[in-house]
Amino acid sequence: MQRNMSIIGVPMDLGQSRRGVDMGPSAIRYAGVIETLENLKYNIADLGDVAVSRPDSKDNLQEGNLRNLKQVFECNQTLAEMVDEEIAEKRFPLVLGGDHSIAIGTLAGTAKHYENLGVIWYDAHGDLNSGETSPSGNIHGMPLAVSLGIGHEKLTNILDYAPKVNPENIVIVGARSLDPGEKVLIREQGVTVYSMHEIDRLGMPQVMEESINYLKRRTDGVHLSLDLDGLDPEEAPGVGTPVMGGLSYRESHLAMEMLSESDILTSAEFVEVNPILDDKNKTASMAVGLIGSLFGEKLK
Ligand code: B3U
Ligand code: MN
Ligand code: MN
Repeated sequence: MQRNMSIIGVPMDLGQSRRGVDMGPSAIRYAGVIETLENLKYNIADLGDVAVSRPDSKDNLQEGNLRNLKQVFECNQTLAEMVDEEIAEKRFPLVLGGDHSIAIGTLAGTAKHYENLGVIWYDAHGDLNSGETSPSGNIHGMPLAVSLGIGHEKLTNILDYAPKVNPENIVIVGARSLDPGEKVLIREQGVTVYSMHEIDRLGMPQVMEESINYLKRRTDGVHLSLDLDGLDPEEAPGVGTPVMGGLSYRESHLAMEMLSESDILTSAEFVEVNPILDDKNKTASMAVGLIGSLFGEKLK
Protein backbone atom coordinates (compact mmCIF):
# COMPACT_ATOMS: atom_id res chain seq x y z
CA MET A 1 0.00 0.00 0.00
CA GLN A 2 1.14 3.50 -0.87
CA ARG A 3 2.30 5.23 2.37
CA ASN A 4 1.63 8.77 1.15
CA MET A 5 -2.03 9.53 1.52
CA SER A 6 -4.21 12.55 0.75
CA ILE A 7 -7.45 13.13 2.59
CA ILE A 8 -10.14 15.05 0.75
CA GLY A 9 -13.37 16.06 2.51
CA VAL A 10 -16.50 16.59 0.44
CA PRO A 11 -19.24 18.28 2.50
CA MET A 12 -21.93 17.48 -0.06
CA ASP A 13 -25.57 16.93 0.90
CA LEU A 14 -27.26 17.92 -2.36
CA GLY A 15 -27.31 14.42 -3.84
CA GLN A 16 -30.19 13.54 -1.53
CA SER A 17 -32.91 15.22 0.49
CA ARG A 18 -31.96 15.08 4.16
CA ARG A 19 -29.72 17.74 5.64
CA GLY A 20 -26.70 16.98 7.78
CA VAL A 21 -24.57 14.64 5.69
CA ASP A 22 -22.54 17.71 4.65
CA MET A 23 -21.10 17.59 8.18
CA GLY A 24 -19.76 14.06 7.62
CA PRO A 25 -16.14 15.08 6.88
CA SER A 26 -15.97 17.17 10.10
CA ALA A 27 -17.43 14.34 12.17
CA ILE A 28 -14.97 11.82 10.74
CA ARG A 29 -12.04 14.17 11.34
CA TYR A 30 -13.34 14.83 14.87
CA ALA A 31 -13.48 11.07 15.48
CA GLY A 32 -9.73 10.95 14.85
CA VAL A 33 -9.13 9.79 11.31
CA ILE A 34 -5.82 11.67 10.88
CA GLU A 35 -4.41 10.48 14.23
CA THR A 36 -5.43 6.89 13.47
CA LEU A 37 -3.64 6.93 10.11
CA GLU A 38 -0.58 8.73 11.44
CA ASN A 39 -0.27 6.11 14.19
CA LEU A 40 -0.23 3.52 11.40
CA LYS A 41 2.74 5.41 9.89
CA TYR A 42 1.07 6.96 6.89
CA ASN A 43 2.23 10.38 5.68
CA ILE A 44 -1.00 12.31 5.61
CA ALA A 45 -1.78 15.47 3.68
CA ASP A 46 -5.21 16.73 4.69
CA LEU A 47 -6.32 18.77 1.68
CA GLY A 48 -9.37 20.15 3.51
CA ASP A 49 -12.83 20.26 1.99
CA VAL A 50 -13.99 20.72 -1.60
CA ALA A 51 -16.27 23.74 -2.05
CA VAL A 52 -19.95 22.92 -2.48
CA SER A 53 -22.29 25.62 -3.75
CA ARG A 54 -25.73 26.10 -2.28
CA PRO A 55 -28.92 25.06 -4.11
CA ASP A 56 -31.05 27.67 -5.85
CA SER A 57 -34.24 26.43 -4.22
CA LYS A 58 -35.24 23.77 -1.73
CA ASP A 59 -36.51 20.91 -3.87
CA ASN A 60 -34.41 21.59 -6.85
CA LEU A 61 -35.34 18.91 -9.34
CA GLN A 62 -33.53 19.90 -12.50
CA GLU A 63 -33.62 18.58 -16.06
CA GLY A 64 -34.30 14.84 -16.29
CA ASN A 65 -35.41 14.16 -12.68
CA LEU A 66 -32.03 15.10 -11.19
CA ARG A 67 -31.97 17.04 -7.94
CA ASN A 68 -29.37 19.82 -7.78
CA LEU A 69 -27.66 18.63 -10.96
CA LYS A 70 -25.64 21.81 -11.45
CA GLN A 71 -24.20 21.88 -7.93
CA VAL A 72 -23.52 18.13 -7.83
CA PHE A 73 -21.78 18.37 -11.20
CA GLU A 74 -19.58 21.32 -10.21
CA CYS A 75 -18.44 19.71 -6.97
CA ASN A 76 -17.68 16.39 -8.66
CA GLN A 77 -15.74 18.11 -11.39
CA THR A 78 -13.47 19.74 -8.78
CA LEU A 79 -13.16 16.50 -6.80
CA ALA A 80 -12.26 14.53 -9.94
CA GLU A 81 -9.47 16.99 -10.75
CA MET A 82 -8.09 16.78 -7.21
CA VAL A 83 -8.16 12.98 -7.09
CA ASP A 84 -6.53 12.83 -10.51
CA GLU A 85 -3.71 15.06 -9.31
CA GLU A 86 -3.12 13.15 -6.07
CA ILE A 87 -2.85 9.83 -7.90
CA ALA A 88 -0.51 11.40 -10.47
CA GLU A 89 1.67 12.42 -7.53
CA LYS A 90 1.62 8.85 -6.21
CA ARG A 91 -0.54 9.64 -3.22
CA PHE A 92 -3.37 7.34 -2.12
CA PRO A 93 -6.65 9.32 -2.19
CA LEU A 94 -8.96 8.82 0.78
CA VAL A 95 -12.20 10.74 0.21
CA LEU A 96 -14.61 11.52 3.05
CA GLY A 97 -18.27 12.31 2.32
CA GLY A 98 -20.73 13.70 2.07
CA ASP A 99 -23.46 11.80 0.28
CA HIS A 100 -22.65 9.04 -2.20
CA SER A 101 -23.04 11.28 -5.28
CA ILE A 102 -19.38 12.21 -4.69
CA ALA A 103 -18.31 8.78 -5.96
CA ILE A 104 -18.93 10.23 -9.42
CA GLY A 105 -15.96 12.56 -9.00
CA THR A 106 -13.76 10.10 -7.12
CA LEU A 107 -14.20 7.46 -9.82
CA ALA A 108 -13.68 9.98 -12.63
CA GLY A 109 -10.35 11.04 -11.10
CA THR A 110 -9.30 7.48 -10.30
CA ALA A 111 -10.29 5.40 -13.33
CA LYS A 112 -8.12 7.54 -15.67
CA HIS A 113 -5.06 5.97 -14.10
CA TYR A 114 -5.97 2.32 -14.70
CA GLU A 115 -6.70 0.20 -17.76
CA ASN A 116 -9.17 -1.87 -15.80
CA LEU A 117 -10.24 -0.37 -12.49
CA GLY A 118 -12.09 -2.66 -10.09
CA VAL A 119 -14.68 -1.32 -7.66
CA ILE A 120 -16.00 -2.73 -4.39
CA TRP A 121 -19.31 -1.03 -3.61
CA TYR A 122 -20.13 -1.67 0.06
CA ASP A 123 -23.71 -0.48 0.38
CA ALA A 124 -27.32 -1.38 1.22
CA HIS A 125 -28.20 0.07 -2.18
CA GLY A 126 -27.03 -0.48 -5.75
CA ASP A 127 -26.75 3.22 -6.65
CA LEU A 128 -27.46 2.12 -10.22
CA ASN A 129 -30.37 4.43 -10.99
CA SER A 130 -30.60 7.03 -13.72
CA GLY A 131 -32.99 9.95 -14.06
CA GLU A 132 -35.38 7.56 -15.80
CA THR A 133 -35.41 4.81 -13.18
CA SER A 134 -34.85 6.80 -9.96
CA PRO A 135 -37.81 6.87 -7.56
CA SER A 136 -36.41 9.97 -5.84
CA GLY A 137 -34.40 12.09 -8.28
CA ASN A 138 -31.55 11.86 -5.75
CA ILE A 139 -28.17 11.66 -7.44
CA HIS A 140 -26.68 9.69 -4.52
CA GLY A 141 -28.71 6.75 -5.86
CA MET A 142 -26.99 7.05 -9.27
CA PRO A 143 -23.17 7.19 -9.02
CA LEU A 144 -22.45 3.59 -9.99
CA ALA A 145 -24.65 3.86 -13.09
CA VAL A 146 -22.89 7.13 -13.97
CA SER A 147 -19.52 5.37 -13.77
CA LEU A 148 -20.86 2.84 -16.31
CA GLY A 149 -21.69 5.71 -18.65
CA ILE A 150 -25.43 5.56 -17.91
CA GLY A 151 -27.14 8.81 -16.94
CA HIS A 152 -26.95 12.52 -17.62
CA GLU A 153 -24.09 13.37 -19.96
CA LYS A 154 -22.87 16.17 -17.70
CA LEU A 155 -22.17 13.54 -15.05
CA THR A 156 -21.02 10.62 -17.19
CA ASN A 157 -18.54 12.80 -19.07
CA ILE A 158 -16.61 14.40 -16.20
CA LEU A 159 -12.93 14.71 -17.23
CA ASP A 160 -14.09 14.05 -20.81
CA TYR A 161 -14.18 10.28 -20.93
CA ALA A 162 -16.80 7.58 -20.42
CA PRO A 163 -17.41 4.99 -19.20
CA LYS A 164 -15.16 5.00 -16.16
CA VAL A 165 -15.64 1.39 -15.14
CA ASN A 166 -16.40 -1.93 -16.84
CA PRO A 167 -19.51 -3.52 -15.21
CA GLU A 168 -17.70 -6.83 -14.91
CA ASN A 169 -15.14 -5.17 -12.63
CA ILE A 170 -17.77 -4.15 -10.07
CA VAL A 171 -18.62 -6.11 -6.92
CA ILE A 172 -21.48 -4.87 -4.74
CA VAL A 173 -21.44 -6.10 -1.13
CA GLY A 174 -24.34 -5.78 1.32
CA ALA A 175 -27.20 -4.94 -1.06
CA ARG A 176 -30.70 -5.28 0.33
CA SER A 177 -32.65 -2.46 -1.31
CA LEU A 178 -32.57 -2.49 -5.11
CA ASP A 179 -35.07 -0.69 -7.35
CA PRO A 180 -36.58 -2.53 -10.35
CA GLY A 181 -34.46 -0.61 -12.89
CA GLU A 182 -31.31 -1.42 -10.92
CA LYS A 183 -32.07 -5.15 -10.98
CA VAL A 184 -32.46 -5.02 -14.76
CA LEU A 185 -29.12 -3.23 -15.10
CA ILE A 186 -27.34 -5.72 -12.82
CA ARG A 187 -28.62 -8.60 -14.96
CA GLU A 188 -27.93 -6.94 -18.30
CA GLN A 189 -24.48 -5.65 -17.47
CA GLY A 190 -23.06 -8.55 -15.46
CA VAL A 191 -22.37 -6.70 -12.22
CA THR A 192 -21.45 -9.09 -9.35
CA VAL A 193 -23.71 -8.66 -6.33
CA TYR A 194 -23.31 -10.25 -2.92
CA SER A 195 -26.65 -9.33 -1.39
CA MET A 196 -27.43 -10.03 2.26
CA HIS A 197 -28.76 -13.38 1.06
CA GLU A 198 -25.33 -14.51 -0.15
CA ILE A 199 -23.62 -12.98 2.87
CA ASP A 200 -25.90 -14.98 5.20
CA ARG A 201 -25.42 -18.19 3.21
CA LEU A 202 -21.69 -18.01 2.51
CA GLY A 203 -20.43 -15.84 5.35
CA MET A 204 -18.30 -12.72 5.03
CA PRO A 205 -14.96 -14.61 4.86
CA GLN A 206 -15.97 -16.44 1.68
CA VAL A 207 -17.63 -13.38 0.17
CA MET A 208 -14.49 -11.29 0.62
CA GLU A 209 -12.18 -14.07 -0.48
CA GLU A 210 -14.16 -14.56 -3.70
CA SER A 211 -14.40 -10.81 -4.32
CA ILE A 212 -10.69 -10.23 -3.75
CA ASN A 213 -9.60 -13.17 -5.92
CA TYR A 214 -12.00 -12.18 -8.68
CA LEU A 215 -10.80 -8.57 -8.76
CA LYS A 216 -7.15 -9.53 -8.40
CA ARG A 217 -7.38 -11.64 -11.56
CA ARG A 218 -8.97 -9.04 -13.77
CA THR A 219 -8.08 -5.53 -12.58
CA ASP A 220 -5.00 -3.34 -12.19
CA GLY A 221 -6.34 -1.18 -9.36
CA VAL A 222 -9.29 -1.38 -6.94
CA HIS A 223 -11.40 1.41 -5.46
CA LEU A 224 -13.42 0.83 -2.27
CA SER A 225 -16.58 2.92 -2.04
CA LEU A 226 -18.02 2.33 1.42
CA ASP A 227 -21.48 3.68 2.21
CA LEU A 228 -22.04 3.51 5.98
CA ASP A 229 -25.65 2.48 5.33
CA GLY A 230 -24.22 -0.89 4.24
CA LEU A 231 -23.90 -1.52 7.96
CA ASP A 232 -26.90 -2.31 10.10
CA PRO A 233 -28.62 0.88 11.35
CA GLU A 234 -28.64 -0.50 14.91
CA GLU A 235 -24.86 -0.20 14.84
CA ALA A 236 -24.47 2.70 12.41
CA PRO A 237 -27.55 4.90 12.96
CA GLY A 238 -26.14 8.13 11.52
CA VAL A 239 -27.15 7.64 7.88
CA GLY A 240 -29.89 9.24 5.76
CA THR A 241 -31.45 6.10 4.29
CA PRO A 242 -31.15 3.27 6.83
CA VAL A 243 -32.20 -0.23 5.76
CA MET A 244 -32.60 -2.91 8.43
CA GLY A 245 -30.89 -6.28 8.25
CA GLY A 246 -27.46 -4.93 7.37
CA LEU A 247 -23.84 -5.91 7.77
CA SER A 248 -22.54 -6.06 11.30
CA TYR A 249 -19.66 -4.16 12.85
CA ARG A 250 -17.73 -7.42 13.06
CA GLU A 251 -18.40 -8.51 9.47
CA SER A 252 -17.35 -5.06 8.30
CA HIS A 253 -14.11 -5.06 10.27
CA LEU A 254 -13.32 -8.51 8.92
CA ALA A 255 -13.97 -7.28 5.37
CA MET A 256 -11.61 -4.32 5.92
CA GLU A 257 -8.93 -6.56 7.44
CA MET A 258 -9.13 -8.97 4.52
CA LEU A 259 -8.85 -6.06 2.08
CA SER A 260 -5.86 -4.78 4.00
CA GLU A 261 -4.12 -8.17 3.82
CA SER A 262 -4.86 -8.50 0.11
CA ASP A 263 -3.15 -5.18 -0.63
CA ILE A 264 -5.30 -4.63 -3.73
CA LEU A 265 -6.74 -1.21 -2.89
CA THR A 266 -5.54 1.88 -4.72
CA SER A 267 -8.16 4.41 -3.53
CA ALA A 268 -11.06 4.56 -1.06
CA GLU A 269 -13.98 6.66 0.08
CA PHE A 270 -16.27 6.61 3.11
CA VAL A 271 -19.66 8.27 2.62
CA GLU A 272 -23.11 9.02 4.01
CA VAL A 273 -22.15 9.73 7.64
CA ASN A 274 -24.87 12.09 8.91
CA PRO A 275 -23.94 13.48 12.35
CA ILE A 276 -27.39 15.03 12.89
CA LEU A 277 -29.01 11.60 12.74
CA ASP A 278 -26.19 9.92 14.67
CA ASP A 279 -25.94 8.84 18.28
CA LYS A 280 -22.94 10.62 19.88
CA ASN A 281 -20.80 10.41 16.73
CA LYS A 282 -21.07 6.59 16.79
CA THR A 283 -21.23 6.25 13.00
CA ALA A 284 -18.30 8.59 12.36
CA SER A 285 -16.29 6.65 14.96
CA MET A 286 -17.32 3.46 13.20
CA ALA A 287 -15.99 4.91 9.95
CA VAL A 288 -12.67 5.73 11.63
CA GLY A 289 -12.46 2.23 13.13
CA LEU A 290 -13.09 0.68 9.71
CA ILE A 291 -10.48 2.97 8.15
CA GLY A 292 -8.02 1.78 10.81
CA SER A 293 -8.66 -1.87 9.92
CA LEU A 294 -8.50 -1.12 6.21
CA PHE A 295 -5.10 0.48 6.57
CA GLY A 296 -3.46 -2.17 8.67
CA GLU A 297 -4.44 -1.84 12.32
CA LYS A 298 -3.88 -5.24 13.90
CA LEU A 299 -5.54 -6.76 16.94
CA LYS A 300 -2.28 -8.28 18.07
N1 B3U B 1 -32.55 3.51 -4.46
C1 B3U B 1 -33.17 4.68 -3.89
C2 B3U B 1 -32.73 4.90 -2.45
C3 B3U B 1 -31.31 5.14 -2.19
C4 B3U B 1 -30.21 4.98 -2.97
N2 B3U B 1 -29.15 5.31 -2.27
C5 B3U B 1 -29.53 5.64 -1.11
N3 B3U B 1 -30.84 5.57 -1.02
N4 B3U B 1 -28.73 5.97 -0.07
C6 B3U B 1 -32.88 5.93 -4.75
O1 B3U B 1 -33.37 7.00 -4.38
O2 B3U B 1 -32.23 5.82 -5.78
MN1 MN C 1 -24.70 4.50 -1.65
MN1 MN D 1 -26.70 3.29 0.52
